[in-house]
Amino acid sequence: MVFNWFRRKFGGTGEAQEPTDRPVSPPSEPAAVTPPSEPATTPPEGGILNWAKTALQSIQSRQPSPEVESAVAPEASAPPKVPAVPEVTPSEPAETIEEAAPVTLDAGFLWSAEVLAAQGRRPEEVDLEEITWLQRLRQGLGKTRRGLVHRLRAIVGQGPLGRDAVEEIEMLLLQSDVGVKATDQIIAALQTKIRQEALPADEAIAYLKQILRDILDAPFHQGYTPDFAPQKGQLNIWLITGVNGVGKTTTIGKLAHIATQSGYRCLIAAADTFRAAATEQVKVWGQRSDVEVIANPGKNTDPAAVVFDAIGAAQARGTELLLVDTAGRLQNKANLMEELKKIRRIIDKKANHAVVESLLVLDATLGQNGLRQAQVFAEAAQLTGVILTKLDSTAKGGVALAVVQELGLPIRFIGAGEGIKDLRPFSSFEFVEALLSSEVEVAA
Ligand SMILES: Nc1nc2c(ncn2[C@@H]2O[C@H](COP(=O)(O)OP(=O)(O)O)[C@@H](O)[C@H]2O)c(=O)[nH]1
Ligand SMILES: [Mg+2]
Repeated sequence: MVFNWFRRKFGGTGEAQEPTDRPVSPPSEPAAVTPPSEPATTPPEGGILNWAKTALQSIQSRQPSPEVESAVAPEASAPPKVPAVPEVTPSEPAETIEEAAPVTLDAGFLWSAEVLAAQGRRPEEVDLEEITWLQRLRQGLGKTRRGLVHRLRAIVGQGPLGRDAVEEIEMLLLQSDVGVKATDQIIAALQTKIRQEALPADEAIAYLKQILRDILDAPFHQGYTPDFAPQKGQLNIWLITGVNGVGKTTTIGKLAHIATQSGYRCLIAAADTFRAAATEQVKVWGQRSDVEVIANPGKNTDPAAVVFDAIGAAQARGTELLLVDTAGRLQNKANLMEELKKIRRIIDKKANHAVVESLLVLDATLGQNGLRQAQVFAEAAQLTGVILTKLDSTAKGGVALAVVQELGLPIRFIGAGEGIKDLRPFSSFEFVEALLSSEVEVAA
């Protein structure tokens, strides 16, 4: 059984559910949307250690033994064999830790268990992929977290916030790329709370986490649905935009993988026709994720023509998710805007019943600079969401808050690595835990 990331439910009761039939684009009546329920914060009965042990046993019992695995699928453990294309082939093998190491009850596992248990999940239903991803996310945000948590604890632990303390927190947040607007909002909320009552450090951090989650979830009060998945049985078109090098093509490969694993019929349109290598690169990802790529081999092909062909192919095949790769030449802004608008017109004309999402890919390592670029796309591409990439590298995780605050768009996926499994749906709860939790304290 493969794990279905599109059916995974975050932050609520932990019940895996089918994606709802609600539209994924902002509906006209924002009031109809219910934000996700707040996760439970009480530790599971029997303590987190027992929860984690049960989860581990359950995962191990579901894992096929090595002999069976090699007998059934000899290629399962080997890295996918794809032609070498320098632009996409990272220097490290594009594999996640799960393939490399057997699963053990270590600090990372315990932390992941705690995060899953806090969302009301039962240990028997947890999948290894979830544990692996949470560990990766925690690792990716490790530097930012270590810079933040200790100092924050020291400051908020001193009781009511004085001017110096506020300035220090402000500094910490700005250094973590949270941005001025979101920082102001966080500081104001913290001050109000701490003025009312002197909070112990733990409670102050818990309150801070809540403030951050509220910022990240704010778009769900503006008409965006908390659940985000392609709708089954009909054509969904996801237009993937963003500046060159932010990770669009890589993200498309990872999304295609999630889609096929989750049982969707998927197709990719190679509409970055500007560079010859771009089509080759997207084809490599198509091979990795076992998804067909519609491309036009001619030189300087019109990207809108590729999209036109791809929609035709999608309609003929009953494709459910069409992922459109696009060019991102910001230096030629007018052309780029025209190109995106033309693609959009073709989609609206040829696939007017399709559910269209326009997702902006942002490189988290660019911090506030990435946000300025985003404005250009917001004008041309009718954006409905953001995908934040490269959270594993030098990125300061706080940029996620700035993105939501400045653009008013929900983050839909986050990328934390170059491997095919290093992109997952975004959960504000898990993100904030990865950003602000101290080392796991095991209460057995
Ligand atoms: N470390 C890291 N690198 C990434 C991530 N996503 C993409 N990349 C790398 O960023 C570079 C540019 O990616 P690409 O998909 O070609 O960007 P595009 O120009 O927007 O299509 C490639 O070397 C990718 O491997 C990520 O989440 N983490
Ligand atoms: Mg590309």
